[in-house]
Amino acid sequence: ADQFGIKEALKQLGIEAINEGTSTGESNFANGKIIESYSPADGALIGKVKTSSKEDYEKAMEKASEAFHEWRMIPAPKRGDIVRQMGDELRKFKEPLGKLVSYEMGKSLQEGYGEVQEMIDICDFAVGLSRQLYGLTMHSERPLHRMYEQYHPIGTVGIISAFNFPVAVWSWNAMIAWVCGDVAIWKPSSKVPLCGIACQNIIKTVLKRNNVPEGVSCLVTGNESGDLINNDKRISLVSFTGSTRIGRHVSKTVAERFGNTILELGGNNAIIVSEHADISMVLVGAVFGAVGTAGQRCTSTRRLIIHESVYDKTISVLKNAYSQLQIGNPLDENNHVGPLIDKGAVKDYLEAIEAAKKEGGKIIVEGGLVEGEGYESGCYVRPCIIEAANHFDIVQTETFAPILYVMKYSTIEEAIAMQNGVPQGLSSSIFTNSMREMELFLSQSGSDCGIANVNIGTSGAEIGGAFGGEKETGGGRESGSDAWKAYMRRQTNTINYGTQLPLAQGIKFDL
Ligand code: UN1
Repeated sequence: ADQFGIKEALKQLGIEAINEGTSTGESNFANGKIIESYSPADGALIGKVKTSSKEDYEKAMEKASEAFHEWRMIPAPKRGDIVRQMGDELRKFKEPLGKLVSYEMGKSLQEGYGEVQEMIDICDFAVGLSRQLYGLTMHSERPLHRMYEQYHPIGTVGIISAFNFPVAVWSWNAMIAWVCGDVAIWKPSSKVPLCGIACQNIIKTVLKRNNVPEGVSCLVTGNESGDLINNDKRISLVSFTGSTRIGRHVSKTVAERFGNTILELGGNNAIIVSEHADISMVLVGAVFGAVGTAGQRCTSTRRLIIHESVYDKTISVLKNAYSQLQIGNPLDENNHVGPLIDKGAVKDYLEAIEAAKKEGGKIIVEGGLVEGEGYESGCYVRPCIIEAANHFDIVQTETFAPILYVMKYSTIEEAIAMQNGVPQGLSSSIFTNSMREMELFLSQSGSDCGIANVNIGTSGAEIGGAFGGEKETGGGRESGSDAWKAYMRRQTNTINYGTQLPLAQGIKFDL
Protein backbone atom coordinates (compact mmCIF):
# COMPACT_ATOMS: atom_id res chain seq x y z
CA ALA A 1 0.00 0.00 0.00
CA ASP A 2 2.96 2.28 0.05
CA GLN A 3 2.57 4.10 -3.16
CA PHE A 4 0.98 6.85 -1.04
CA GLY A 5 3.38 6.74 1.93
CA ILE A 6 0.98 5.20 4.43
CA LYS A 7 3.67 3.28 6.33
CA GLU A 8 5.65 6.45 6.81
CA ALA A 9 2.53 8.31 7.98
CA LEU A 10 1.71 5.59 10.52
CA LYS A 11 5.27 5.70 11.80
CA GLN A 12 5.16 9.46 12.23
CA LEU A 13 1.90 9.14 14.13
CA GLY A 14 3.40 6.58 16.51
CA ILE A 15 1.07 3.79 15.43
CA GLU A 16 2.43 0.29 15.82
CA ALA A 17 1.20 -3.08 14.60
CA ILE A 18 -0.96 -3.82 17.61
CA ASN A 19 -2.12 -0.71 19.29
CA GLU A 20 -3.24 -0.16 22.78
CA GLY A 21 -6.71 1.21 22.34
CA THR A 22 -7.32 2.65 25.77
CA SER A 23 -5.19 5.36 27.13
CA THR A 24 -5.08 8.48 29.16
CA GLY A 25 -2.37 10.98 28.40
CA GLU A 26 0.47 8.64 29.32
CA SER A 27 -0.82 5.30 30.52
CA ASN A 28 -2.18 2.62 28.26
CA PHE A 29 -4.73 0.19 29.58
CA ALA A 30 -5.98 -2.25 26.97
CA ASN A 31 -7.06 -5.72 27.82
CA GLY A 32 -10.24 -6.05 25.79
CA LYS A 33 -11.07 -7.77 22.53
CA ILE A 34 -9.06 -7.03 19.42
CA ILE A 35 -10.68 -5.10 16.60
CA GLU A 36 -9.17 -4.88 13.15
CA SER A 37 -9.13 -1.80 11.00
CA TYR A 38 -9.30 -2.31 7.24
CA SER A 39 -8.95 0.44 4.68
CA PRO A 40 -11.97 0.82 2.40
CA ALA A 41 -9.54 2.27 -0.16
CA ASP A 42 -7.70 -0.98 -0.90
CA GLY A 43 -9.16 -3.49 1.54
CA ALA A 44 -5.83 -3.92 3.38
CA LEU A 45 -5.57 -4.51 7.11
CA ILE A 46 -4.05 -1.33 8.56
CA GLY A 47 -3.76 -2.39 12.17
CA LYS A 48 -5.25 -4.22 15.11
CA VAL A 49 -6.43 -2.45 18.19
CA LYS A 50 -6.89 -3.86 21.66
CA THR A 51 -10.13 -2.40 22.91
CA SER A 52 -11.05 -1.40 26.44
CA SER A 53 -12.36 -3.88 28.93
CA LYS A 54 -14.68 -2.67 31.66
CA GLU A 55 -11.65 -2.50 33.99
CA ASP A 56 -9.69 -0.44 31.48
CA TYR A 57 -12.60 1.95 31.22
CA GLU A 58 -12.69 2.24 35.02
CA LYS A 59 -8.99 3.05 35.16
CA ALA A 60 -9.34 5.72 32.51
CA MET A 61 -12.34 7.24 34.30
CA GLU A 62 -10.41 7.31 37.57
CA LYS A 63 -7.64 9.23 35.86
CA ALA A 64 -10.20 11.57 34.30
CA SER A 65 -11.91 12.34 37.60
CA GLU A 66 -8.57 12.94 39.28
CA ALA A 67 -7.43 15.19 36.45
CA PHE A 68 -10.60 17.27 36.57
CA HIS A 69 -9.84 18.48 40.09
CA GLU A 70 -6.51 19.86 38.96
CA TRP A 71 -7.42 21.01 35.45
CA ARG A 72 -10.40 23.11 36.55
CA MET A 73 -8.10 25.15 38.83
CA ILE A 74 -5.77 26.14 35.99
CA PRO A 75 -6.85 29.60 34.79
CA ALA A 76 -8.83 29.41 31.55
CA PRO A 77 -6.34 31.47 29.47
CA LYS A 78 -3.58 29.11 30.64
CA ARG A 79 -5.69 26.16 29.52
CA GLY A 80 -6.10 28.06 26.27
CA ASP A 81 -2.35 28.28 25.92
CA ILE A 82 -2.12 24.49 26.16
CA VAL A 83 -4.79 24.17 23.48
CA ARG A 84 -2.76 26.61 21.38
CA GLN A 85 0.18 24.20 21.62
CA MET A 86 -2.12 21.36 20.55
CA GLY A 87 -3.00 23.41 17.46
CA ASP A 88 0.71 23.90 16.74
CA GLU A 89 1.31 20.18 17.08
CA LEU A 90 -1.59 19.41 14.73
CA ARG A 91 -0.09 21.79 12.18
CA LYS A 92 3.07 19.67 12.28
CA PHE A 93 1.12 16.45 11.82
CA LYS A 94 -1.36 17.71 9.24
CA GLU A 95 0.12 15.65 6.46
CA PRO A 96 0.36 12.19 8.08
CA LEU A 97 -2.89 12.61 10.00
CA GLY A 98 -4.78 13.81 6.91
CA LYS A 99 -3.41 10.81 5.06
CA LEU A 100 -4.48 8.37 7.75
CA VAL A 101 -7.98 9.90 7.79
CA SER A 102 -8.15 9.45 4.04
CA TYR A 103 -6.84 5.88 4.14
CA GLU A 104 -8.76 4.57 7.14
CA MET A 105 -12.06 6.34 6.42
CA GLY A 106 -11.90 6.58 2.64
CA LYS A 107 -12.52 10.30 2.08
CA SER A 108 -10.37 12.12 -0.46
CA LEU A 109 -6.92 13.24 0.60
CA GLN A 110 -8.00 16.87 0.18
CA GLU A 111 -10.89 16.25 2.56
CA GLY A 112 -8.58 14.41 4.95
CA TYR A 113 -6.38 17.50 5.09
CA GLY A 114 -9.52 19.64 5.32
CA GLU A 115 -10.55 17.72 8.38
CA VAL A 116 -7.23 18.31 10.11
CA GLN A 117 -7.55 21.97 9.10
CA GLU A 118 -10.89 22.08 10.94
CA MET A 119 -9.07 20.74 14.01
CA ILE A 120 -6.45 23.46 13.78
CA ASP A 121 -9.15 26.09 13.30
CA ILE A 122 -11.12 24.96 16.34
CA CYS A 123 -7.92 25.13 18.41
CA ASP A 124 -7.46 28.75 17.34
CA PHE A 125 -11.10 29.46 18.11
CA ALA A 126 -10.79 27.82 21.53
CA VAL A 127 -7.67 29.81 22.41
CA GLY A 128 -9.55 33.08 21.87
CA LEU A 129 -12.55 31.70 23.68
CA SER A 130 -10.45 30.88 26.72
CA ARG A 131 -10.40 34.63 27.45
CA GLN A 132 -14.07 35.14 26.60
CA LEU A 133 -16.07 32.73 28.74
CA TYR A 134 -18.35 35.60 29.64
CA GLY A 135 -21.33 35.70 31.94
CA LEU A 136 -23.75 38.62 32.34
CA THR A 137 -24.43 41.01 35.15
CA MET A 138 -28.04 41.90 36.01
CA HIS A 139 -29.57 44.71 37.99
CA SER A 140 -31.06 43.43 41.20
CA GLU A 141 -34.56 44.56 42.18
CA ARG A 142 -33.30 45.00 45.75
CA PRO A 143 -31.16 47.92 47.04
CA LEU A 144 -27.48 47.27 47.79
CA HIS A 145 -27.59 43.97 45.97
CA ARG A 146 -25.55 42.76 43.04
CA MET A 147 -26.47 39.98 40.66
CA TYR A 148 -24.43 38.23 38.06
CA GLU A 149 -23.93 34.86 36.46
CA GLN A 150 -20.80 32.84 35.93
CA TYR A 151 -19.86 29.68 34.10
CA HIS A 152 -18.00 26.84 35.77
CA PRO A 153 -16.61 23.66 34.21
CA ILE A 154 -19.25 20.96 33.98
CA GLY A 155 -16.93 17.99 34.68
CA THR A 156 -16.15 15.04 32.47
CA VAL A 157 -17.38 15.20 28.89
CA GLY A 158 -17.93 11.90 27.04
CA ILE A 159 -17.43 12.19 23.29
CA ILE A 160 -18.79 9.44 21.06
CA SER A 161 -17.92 10.20 17.46
CA ALA A 162 -18.82 8.75 14.08
CA PHE A 163 -16.65 7.23 11.36
CA ASN A 164 -17.34 9.93 8.80
CA PHE A 165 -15.40 12.66 10.60
CA PRO A 166 -12.94 10.48 12.51
CA VAL A 167 -10.93 13.34 14.00
CA ALA A 168 -12.56 16.76 13.48
CA VAL A 169 -15.77 16.19 15.42
CA TRP A 170 -13.83 14.99 18.44
CA SER A 171 -11.68 18.11 18.32
CA TRP A 172 -14.70 20.44 18.12
CA ASN A 173 -15.85 18.93 21.39
CA ALA A 174 -12.56 18.30 23.15
CA MET A 175 -10.86 21.65 22.47
CA ILE A 176 -13.91 23.59 23.63
CA ALA A 177 -14.37 21.31 26.65
CA TRP A 178 -10.73 21.77 27.62
CA VAL A 179 -10.72 25.56 27.61
CA CYS A 180 -13.96 25.39 29.59
CA GLY A 181 -12.07 23.43 32.28
CA ASP A 182 -13.59 20.02 31.58
CA VAL A 183 -11.77 16.78 30.93
CA ALA A 184 -12.69 14.56 27.97
CA ILE A 185 -13.13 10.84 27.47
CA TRP A 186 -13.41 9.86 23.82
CA LYS A 187 -14.78 6.77 22.19
CA PRO A 188 -14.05 6.99 18.46
CA SER A 189 -15.99 4.91 15.97
CA SER A 190 -14.84 1.28 15.90
CA LYS A 191 -14.56 1.65 12.12
CA VAL A 192 -11.71 4.18 12.45
CA PRO A 193 -9.92 3.44 15.75
CA LEU A 194 -6.44 4.26 14.45
CA CYS A 195 -7.43 7.87 13.81
CA GLY A 196 -8.36 8.04 17.49
CA ILE A 197 -5.05 6.60 18.61
CA ALA A 198 -3.13 8.98 16.34
CA CYS A 199 -4.88 12.01 17.86
CA GLN A 200 -4.31 10.77 21.38
CA ASN A 201 -0.60 10.32 20.60
CA ILE A 202 -0.39 13.92 19.40
CA ILE A 203 -2.27 15.35 22.39
CA LYS A 204 -0.46 13.39 25.07
CA THR A 205 2.93 14.85 24.22
CA VAL A 206 1.50 18.33 24.75
CA LEU A 207 -0.09 17.38 28.08
CA LYS A 208 3.12 15.80 29.26
CA ARG A 209 5.28 18.73 28.23
CA ASN A 210 3.04 21.02 30.26
CA ASN A 211 2.95 18.75 33.33
CA VAL A 212 -0.78 18.51 33.05
CA PRO A 213 -2.51 15.48 34.62
CA GLU A 214 -2.81 12.74 32.04
CA GLY A 215 -6.52 12.11 32.52
CA VAL A 216 -7.40 15.43 30.82
CA SER A 217 -7.56 13.43 27.58
CA CYS A 218 -8.75 9.83 27.73
CA LEU A 219 -9.36 7.45 24.86
CA VAL A 220 -11.47 4.33 25.12
CA THR A 221 -12.17 1.99 22.21
CA GLY A 222 -14.72 -0.70 21.45
CA ASN A 223 -18.47 -0.42 21.43
CA GLU A 224 -18.95 -1.55 25.05
CA SER A 225 -17.28 1.66 26.14
CA GLY A 226 -20.06 3.69 24.51
CA ASP A 227 -22.65 2.19 26.81
CA LEU A 228 -20.40 2.58 29.82
CA ILE A 229 -20.16 6.29 29.01
CA ASN A 230 -23.92 6.68 28.58
CA ASN A 231 -24.65 5.03 31.91
CA ASP A 232 -21.85 6.66 33.89
CA LYS A 233 -23.13 9.20 36.44
CA ARG A 234 -19.67 10.73 36.61
CA ILE A 235 -20.01 11.94 33.02
CA SER A 236 -21.97 15.18 33.08
CA LEU A 237 -22.29 15.64 29.34
CA VAL A 238 -22.34 13.15 26.49
CA SER A 239 -21.73 14.55 23.03
CA PHE A 240 -22.89 11.95 20.54
CA THR A 241 -22.59 12.02 16.75
CA GLY A 242 -24.22 9.22 14.78
CA SER A 243 -27.49 7.79 13.58
CA THR A 244 -30.91 8.88 14.82
CA ARG A 245 -31.59 5.27 15.87
CA ILE A 246 -28.63 5.07 18.24
CA GLY A 247 -29.02 8.72 19.23
CA ARG A 248 -32.50 8.01 20.53
CA HIS A 249 -31.04 5.31 22.81
CA VAL A 250 -28.21 7.59 23.97
CA SER A 251 -30.68 10.39 24.66
CA LYS A 252 -32.93 8.17 26.83
CA THR A 253 -30.09 6.52 28.69
CA VAL A 254 -28.35 9.75 29.59
CA ALA A 255 -31.61 11.58 30.41
CA GLU A 256 -32.60 8.76 32.76
CA ARG A 257 -29.64 9.68 34.96
CA PHE A 258 -30.19 13.44 34.37
CA GLY A 259 -27.01 13.83 32.39
CA ASN A 260 -26.85 16.34 29.53
CA THR A 261 -26.46 15.47 25.88
CA ILE A 262 -25.41 17.16 22.67
CA LEU A 263 -26.87 15.09 19.84
CA GLU A 264 -25.73 15.41 16.23
CA LEU A 265 -27.83 12.84 14.42
CA GLY A 266 -29.07 12.29 10.90
CA GLY A 267 -29.62 14.90 8.23
CA ASN A 268 -31.72 14.88 5.07
CA ASN A 269 -30.41 18.00 3.47
CA ALA A 270 -31.94 19.66 0.46
CA ILE A 271 -30.95 22.36 -1.97
CA ILE A 272 -33.74 24.42 -3.50
CA VAL A 273 -32.83 25.41 -7.05
CA SER A 274 -34.93 28.42 -7.89
CA GLU A 275 -35.76 29.75 -11.35
CA HIS A 276 -33.59 32.70 -10.26
CA ALA A 277 -30.56 30.50 -9.52
CA ASP A 278 -27.16 30.77 -11.12
CA ILE A 279 -27.02 27.18 -12.41
CA SER A 280 -23.22 27.13 -12.76
CA MET A 281 -22.97 27.77 -9.01
CA VAL A 282 -25.58 25.13 -8.26
CA LEU A 283 -23.41 22.64 -10.06
CA VAL A 284 -20.43 22.82 -7.70
CA GLY A 285 -22.60 23.08 -4.59
CA ALA A 286 -24.87 20.20 -5.50
CA VAL A 287 -22.29 17.83 -6.94
CA PHE A 288 -19.78 18.31 -4.13
CA GLY A 289 -22.65 18.10 -1.62
CA ALA A 290 -23.97 14.85 -3.06
CA VAL A 291 -20.81 12.95 -4.01
CA GLY A 292 -18.13 14.49 -1.76
CA THR A 293 -17.10 12.11 1.05
CA ALA A 294 -19.10 9.60 -1.06
CA GLY A 295 -22.27 11.08 0.41
CA GLN A 296 -21.23 10.21 3.96
CA ARG A 297 -21.44 13.61 5.63
CA CYS A 298 -24.29 14.45 7.98
CA THR A 299 -24.57 17.54 5.78
CA SER A 300 -24.39 15.72 2.40
CA THR A 301 -26.95 16.87 -0.15
CA ARG A 302 -29.65 14.21 -0.38
CA ARG A 303 -32.40 16.10 -2.23
CA LEU A 304 -32.56 18.71 -4.99
CA ILE A 305 -35.84 20.55 -5.15
CA ILE A 306 -35.83 22.22 -8.55
CA HIS A 307 -38.15 24.82 -10.05
CA GLU A 308 -40.10 23.33 -12.97
CA SER A 309 -38.88 26.00 -15.37
CA VAL A 310 -35.20 25.14 -14.86
CA TYR A 311 -35.66 21.42 -14.17
CA ASP A 312 -34.58 20.02 -17.55
CA LYS A 313 -31.62 22.36 -17.79
CA THR A 314 -30.42 21.53 -14.27
CA ILE A 315 -30.76 17.78 -14.87
CA SER A 316 -28.79 17.94 -18.08
CA VAL A 317 -25.99 19.93 -16.45
CA LEU A 318 -25.92 17.44 -13.58
CA LYS A 319 -25.85 14.42 -15.88
CA ASN A 320 -22.94 15.88 -17.71
CA ALA A 321 -21.04 16.53 -14.47
CA TYR A 322 -21.77 13.04 -13.14
CA SER A 323 -20.44 11.47 -16.33
CA GLN A 324 -17.09 13.11 -15.64
CA LEU A 325 -16.71 11.93 -12.05
CA GLN A 326 -13.60 9.85 -11.42
CA ILE A 327 -14.16 7.09 -8.89
CA GLY A 328 -11.15 5.52 -7.22
CA ASN A 329 -8.52 5.50 -4.52
CA PRO A 330 -9.13 8.58 -2.35
CA LEU A 331 -5.39 9.12 -1.92
CA ASP A 332 -5.06 9.69 -5.65
CA GLU A 333 -5.90 13.35 -6.12
CA ASN A 334 -7.29 12.78 -9.61
CA ASN A 335 -10.31 11.02 -8.15
CA HIS A 336 -13.47 12.83 -7.06
CA VAL A 337 -15.24 9.95 -5.33
CA GLY A 338 -13.73 7.45 -2.92
CA PRO A 339 -15.21 4.31 -1.37
CA LEU A 340 -17.97 3.87 1.17
CA ILE A 341 -16.80 2.95 4.64
CA ASP A 342 -17.48 -0.80 4.35
CA LYS A 343 -19.49 -3.48 2.60
CA GLY A 344 -22.39 -2.97 4.99
CA ALA A 345 -22.69 0.59 3.68
CA VAL A 346 -22.62 -0.72 0.09
CA LYS A 347 -25.51 -3.04 0.94
CA ASP A 348 -27.52 -0.13 2.39
CA TYR A 349 -26.79 1.90 -0.74
CA LEU A 350 -27.95 -0.87 -3.09
CA GLU A 351 -31.06 -1.49 -1.02
CA ALA A 352 -31.95 2.19 -1.02
CA ILE A 353 -31.80 2.31 -4.82
CA GLU A 354 -34.07 -0.74 -5.02
CA ALA A 355 -36.48 0.78 -2.52
CA ALA A 356 -36.60 4.04 -4.49
CA LYS A 357 -37.37 2.14 -7.70
CA LYS A 358 -40.09 0.15 -5.97
CA GLU A 359 -41.77 3.33 -4.78
CA GLY A 360 -41.79 4.67 -8.32
CA GLY A 361 -38.45 6.46 -8.55
CA LYS A 362 -36.99 6.97 -12.00
CA ILE A 363 -33.26 6.48 -12.50
CA ILE A 364 -31.61 9.57 -14.03
CA VAL A 365 -28.00 8.53 -13.47
CA GLU A 366 -27.48 4.83 -12.92
CA GLY A 367 -25.75 3.66 -9.72
CA GLY A 368 -24.19 0.33 -8.79
CA LEU A 369 -21.10 -1.32 -7.43
CA VAL A 370 -17.82 -0.53 -9.18
CA GLU A 371 -15.71 -3.62 -9.79
CA GLY A 372 -12.36 -4.47 -11.37
CA GLU A 373 -8.79 -3.41 -10.85
CA GLY A 374 -8.33 -0.84 -8.12
CA TYR A 375 -11.75 -1.57 -6.65
CA GLU A 376 -10.84 -4.82 -4.81
CA SER A 377 -12.06 -3.56 -1.44
CA GLY A 378 -15.63 -3.92 -2.70
CA CYS A 379 -16.59 -0.55 -1.25
CA TYR A 380 -16.71 1.64 -4.38
CA VAL A 381 -20.09 2.66 -5.77
CA ARG A 382 -21.30 4.92 -8.54
CA PRO A 383 -22.97 8.17 -7.47
CA CYS A 384 -26.52 8.10 -8.77
CA ILE A 385 -29.45 10.43 -9.32
CA ILE A 386 -33.05 9.33 -8.92
CA GLU A 387 -36.17 11.31 -9.73
CA ALA A 388 -38.43 10.78 -6.74
CA ALA A 389 -41.27 12.22 -4.71
CA ASN A 390 -40.57 13.79 -1.35
CA HIS A 391 -43.04 11.55 0.46
CA PHE A 392 -41.37 8.26 -0.54
CA ASP A 393 -40.29 6.38 2.59
CA ILE A 394 -36.77 6.05 1.22
CA VAL A 395 -36.54 9.80 0.53
CA GLN A 396 -37.61 10.45 4.12
CA THR A 397 -34.73 8.25 5.32
CA GLU A 398 -31.07 9.20 5.54
CA THR A 399 -28.90 6.79 3.51
CA PHE A 400 -25.19 7.45 4.00
CA ALA A 401 -24.24 7.08 0.33
CA PRO A 402 -24.03 9.14 -2.88
CA ILE A 403 -27.69 8.95 -3.87
CA LEU A 404 -29.30 12.22 -4.92
CA TYR A 405 -33.09 12.48 -5.17
CA VAL A 406 -34.40 15.15 -7.54
CA MET A 407 -37.90 16.60 -7.59
CA LYS A 408 -39.85 19.52 -9.09
CA TYR A 409 -41.73 22.44 -7.54
CA SER A 410 -43.75 25.34 -8.85
CA THR A 411 -44.02 27.89 -6.01
CA ILE A 412 -41.39 28.90 -3.46
CA GLU A 413 -43.81 28.12 -0.61
CA GLU A 414 -44.19 24.62 -1.96
CA ALA A 415 -40.41 24.23 -2.21
CA ILE A 416 -39.93 25.31 1.40
CA ALA A 417 -42.66 22.90 2.54
CA MET A 418 -40.89 20.07 0.72
CA GLN A 419 -37.52 21.03 2.15
CA ASN A 420 -39.02 21.00 5.65
CA GLY A 421 -41.16 17.94 5.00
CA VAL A 422 -38.75 15.33 6.40
CA PRO A 423 -38.11 14.13 9.98
CA GLN A 424 -34.55 15.53 10.05
CA GLY A 425 -33.47 19.18 10.32
CA LEU A 426 -29.73 19.64 9.89
CA SER A 427 -28.71 21.60 6.80
CA SER A 428 -30.54 23.33 3.97
CA SER A 429 -29.85 25.70 1.15
CA ILE A 430 -31.36 27.79 -1.60
CA PHE A 431 -29.74 28.94 -4.82
CA THR A 432 -31.44 32.13 -5.91
CA ASN A 433 -30.66 35.68 -6.89
CA SER A 434 -34.07 36.84 -5.77
CA MET A 435 -33.85 38.81 -2.54
CA ARG A 436 -37.47 38.02 -1.75
CA GLU A 437 -37.03 34.28 -2.03
CA MET A 438 -33.81 34.36 -0.06
CA GLU A 439 -35.30 36.32 2.81
CA LEU A 440 -38.40 34.12 2.88
CA PHE A 441 -36.21 31.01 3.04
CA LEU A 442 -34.28 32.48 5.99
CA SER A 443 -37.34 33.81 7.82
CA GLN A 444 -39.28 32.08 10.58
CA SER A 445 -41.57 30.64 7.95
CA GLY A 446 -38.61 29.40 5.93
CA SER A 447 -36.16 26.57 6.52
CA ASP A 448 -36.61 24.73 9.82
CA CYS A 449 -33.00 23.48 9.88
CA GLY A 450 -30.08 24.34 12.15
CA ILE A 451 -28.14 25.45 9.09
CA ALA A 452 -29.68 27.47 6.23
CA ASN A 453 -27.45 28.70 3.41
CA VAL A 454 -27.91 30.94 0.41
CA ASN A 455 -25.95 30.27 -2.78
CA ILE A 456 -23.80 27.73 -0.93
CA GLY A 457 -24.46 24.00 -0.76
CA THR A 458 -25.53 22.10 2.35
CA SER A 459 -22.14 20.67 3.32
CA GLY A 460 -18.87 22.26 4.36
CA ALA A 461 -19.88 24.37 7.36
CA GLU A 462 -17.18 26.54 8.92
CA ILE A 463 -16.22 25.91 12.56
CA GLY A 464 -17.03 29.49 13.62
CA GLY A 465 -20.78 28.93 13.64
CA ALA A 466 -22.76 26.66 15.96
CA PHE A 467 -23.16 23.31 14.22
CA GLY A 468 -26.25 21.14 14.65
CA GLY A 469 -29.88 20.75 13.76
CA GLU A 470 -33.48 20.36 14.81
CA LYS A 471 -36.08 17.59 14.94
CA GLU A 472 -34.56 14.11 14.57
CA THR A 473 -31.13 15.67 14.12
CA GLY A 474 -31.23 15.97 17.89
CA GLY A 475 -31.10 19.70 18.69
CA GLY A 476 -27.47 19.85 19.85
CA ARG A 477 -25.00 22.55 18.91
CA GLU A 478 -21.25 22.24 18.92
CA SER A 479 -18.18 24.01 17.56
CA GLY A 480 -18.37 27.83 17.29
CA SER A 481 -20.56 30.75 18.40
CA ASP A 482 -21.73 30.21 22.00
CA ALA A 483 -21.94 26.41 21.73
CA TRP A 484 -19.36 26.41 24.57
CA LYS A 485 -22.15 27.14 27.06
CA ALA A 486 -23.28 23.52 26.89
CA TYR A 487 -19.87 22.49 28.21
CA MET A 488 -20.19 24.56 31.37
CA ARG A 489 -22.62 24.86 34.23
CA ARG A 490 -24.22 28.24 34.75
CA GLN A 491 -24.48 29.73 38.20
CA THR A 492 -26.55 32.76 39.15
CA ASN A 493 -25.09 34.71 42.06
CA THR A 494 -26.77 37.36 44.19
CA ILE A 495 -24.77 39.29 46.77
CA ASN A 496 -26.19 41.56 49.45
CA TYR A 497 -23.72 44.26 50.51
CA GLY A 498 -26.23 46.16 52.69
CA THR A 499 -27.18 45.76 56.34
CA GLN A 500 -30.84 44.82 55.74
CA LEU A 501 -32.18 41.60 54.29
CA PRO A 502 -35.03 42.53 51.91
CA LEU A 503 -36.70 39.50 50.35
CA ALA A 504 -37.32 39.15 46.65
CA GLN A 505 -40.84 39.38 45.21
CA GLY A 506 -41.61 42.10 47.84
CA ILE A 507 -42.36 39.49 50.50
CA LYS A 508 -42.64 40.81 54.06
CA PHE A 509 -41.41 38.42 56.70
CA ASP A 510 -40.97 40.23 60.02
CA LEU A 511 -39.45 38.44 62.98
C1 UN1 B 1 -20.58 15.60 9.92
O1 UN1 B 1 -20.88 15.22 8.82
O2 UN1 B 1 -20.68 14.86 10.91
O3 UN1 B 1 -20.32 20.88 7.32
C2 UN1 B 1 -20.00 16.91 10.19
C3 UN1 B 1 -19.60 19.93 7.09
C4 UN1 B 1 -18.47 19.62 8.05
C5 UN1 B 1 -18.94 18.84 9.22
C6 UN1 B 1 -19.79 17.70 8.94
N1 UN1 B 1 -17.87 20.85 8.51
O4 UN1 B 1 -19.76 19.22 6.13
